[in-house]
Amino acid sequence: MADQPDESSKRRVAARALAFVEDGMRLGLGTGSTAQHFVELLAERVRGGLDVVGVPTSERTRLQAESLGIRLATLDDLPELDLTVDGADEFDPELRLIKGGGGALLREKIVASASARMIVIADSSKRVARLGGFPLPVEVNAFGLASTRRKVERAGEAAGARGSVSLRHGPDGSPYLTDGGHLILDCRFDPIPDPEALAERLVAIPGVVEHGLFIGLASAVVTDGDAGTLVVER
Ligand code: ABF
Repeated sequence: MADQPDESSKRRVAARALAFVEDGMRLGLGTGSTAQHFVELLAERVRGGLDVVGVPTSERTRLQAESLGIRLATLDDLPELDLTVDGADEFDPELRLIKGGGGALLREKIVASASARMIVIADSSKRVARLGGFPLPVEVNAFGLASTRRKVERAGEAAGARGSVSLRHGPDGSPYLTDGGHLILDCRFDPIPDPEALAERLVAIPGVVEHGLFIGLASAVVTDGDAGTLVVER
């Protein structure tokens, strides 16, 4: 993985993504530190008169956007969105993503899939040749955890991605709970030679709620390079 990014590169890519936002848009608002910059900058534009409505992808994004005065709605109010702007943990040359380091992958994927376009904001440290350097988050139901965990391990092996699977814990040492009340398994499948095959196997496991492979969802990635920010289209 490249050097750890500083906040200025995250801010730069977040600012560049604002160019995709038009007056009257219905927006999916992402989660994570880069998305946090985007929400802050979007709020400045809203104070300047931009008329948008946002659907947050996590409770923490909802609280942030609400506190900054961005008008919010739910997917029940707005089942179809124009644009989602969200972060990622990794993106590859085909704009396949690993997401979920922030624990919001289920709502992020639901919101992204309800959007006409998804713009990913990710500094250059997230750019990889092959996915898997970042542990793949898999959101699972607590019922039957040991059995589901074994099935997830076997799915990785069958898809040619061997590695350890661990239950995510919060800062207080208890199992991490997502906004949806589920658990997360972090899978060190490095590398992931065939993301599509792995995704297919994971969704077939009854105890798996969702996984952090986002395939065919990102329309473009705004990242940064030596010459400043750049937009990588699919
Ligand atoms: C969220 O943003 C998560 O899916 C992903 O893990 C995270 C990346 O966070 P950051 O921008 O803080 O690196 O979408």
